[in-house]
Amino acid sequence: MFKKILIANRGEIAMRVICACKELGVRTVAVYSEADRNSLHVRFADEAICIGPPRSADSYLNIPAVISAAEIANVDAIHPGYGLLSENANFAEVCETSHIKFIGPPPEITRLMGEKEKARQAMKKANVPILPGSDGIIASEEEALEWAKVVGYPVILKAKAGGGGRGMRVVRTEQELPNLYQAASSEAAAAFGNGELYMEKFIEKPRHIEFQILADQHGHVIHLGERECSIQRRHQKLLEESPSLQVSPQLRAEIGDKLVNSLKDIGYVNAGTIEFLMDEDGSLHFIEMNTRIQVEHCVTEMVTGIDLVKSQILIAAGARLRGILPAKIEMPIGHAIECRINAEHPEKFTPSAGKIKTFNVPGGIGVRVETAQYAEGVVPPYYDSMIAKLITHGKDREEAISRMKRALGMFIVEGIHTSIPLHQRIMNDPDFVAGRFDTKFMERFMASPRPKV
Ligand code: MV4
Repeated sequence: MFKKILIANRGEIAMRVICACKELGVRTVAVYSEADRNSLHVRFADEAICIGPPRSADSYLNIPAVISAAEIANVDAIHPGYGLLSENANFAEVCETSHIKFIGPPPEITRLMGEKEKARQAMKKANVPILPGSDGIIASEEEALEWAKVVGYPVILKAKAGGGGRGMRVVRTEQELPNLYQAASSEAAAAFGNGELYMEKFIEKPRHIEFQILADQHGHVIHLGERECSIQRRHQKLLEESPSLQVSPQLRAEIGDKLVNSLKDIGYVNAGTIEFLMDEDGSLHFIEMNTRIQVEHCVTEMVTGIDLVKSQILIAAGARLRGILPAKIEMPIGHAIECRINAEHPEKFTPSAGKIKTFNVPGGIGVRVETAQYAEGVVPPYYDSMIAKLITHGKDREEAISRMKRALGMFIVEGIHTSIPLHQRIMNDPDFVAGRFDTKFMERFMASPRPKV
């Protein structure tokens, strides 16, 4: 087992990893930027090393600085959290050559899944359902026109190196394809340094549903069911839940089994998330895989009772799944919802950095808060705006919602704007409460007149 782990991240996820390490009896090393000197992850780690100026590019993304800190502190392993260096295969490789265990999949797998079209073909080969689309990269406008005829309009062009919606274009007619092909390709080239595109059938109003998996280094893989992540705005998720109302036990078992087989095939290791779109008929289609722990992992933890971050560390240390997990995992146990509390204006979504004056965190039965913030704490303007996650668990969705409503009302943040009032409005929306939503929900919600809460 590791004696000491460096956490190459900040904010709530750095705190989350520190919690797991403390419970495992592993020493922790925080790294921090000059803007995070007074952060809680610095306070609660056993050691802390400043790695540079505030901007992420100069600190948290600076690979030589992170590796130097790891060598100075003499750690056995690095946990990258999410975002930042978590899906950077080069970083994982540098860790390996420095004889530091990277807590995540091997770099080849991260690289494979980063090439979206290769990931698509790998899933297809293992019988995971994928959307109709091109087999491989489309080399020209002419080829794109041919594929679109086969697939049938509307189609969507996506960047092989893509993510976050950049380099994507929806094409509805043959006439508009050439221009949109060029636009997607140049946007992808500018954003990712690679303009290569592939094509899929376009789903108009998809739900976004993802499956959690865990894989050990000995070829054992399990799935932990799904999360519903359709409530998002501009590719930023706002709230997530598990289970999804739309996924029957049969569908969960069918897709889960296929994923387990495909990830065995691929040789996947550690925690991973497989993203699907659900069409209007309720069928799931693979779109992407994320090779990291995700922000919304907590809702899966609540309904499975499994500590995913501890599992990640134990897997990286060589443990077998059957040695660290219960023999039979009952799933899902009740229902969990997570609201992302962002430092931003609840209607305009403009960032709201600054000093927090009051910070009252709710508690009580079925309530969990993940945060690195506190009263008198400062939200720096340099990073992601998420300052806390509020997770509630109940025997069913109704109880999870009523707990969320009461917990949101007891979460007091003064001095900056937060998304708390927005979440309160969503919890009272009849369509949300009835489970009638897809990825277009927030557009409709923000356009509709404000009901009095
Ligand atoms: C799609 C799609 C519809 N049809 N693919 C957006 C980001 C990237 N991860 C995948 N995305 C989409 N791919 C097909 N074939 C619609 C989206 C999409 C979306 C997906 C998940 C969650 C929110 C979204 C918002 C807009 C578009």
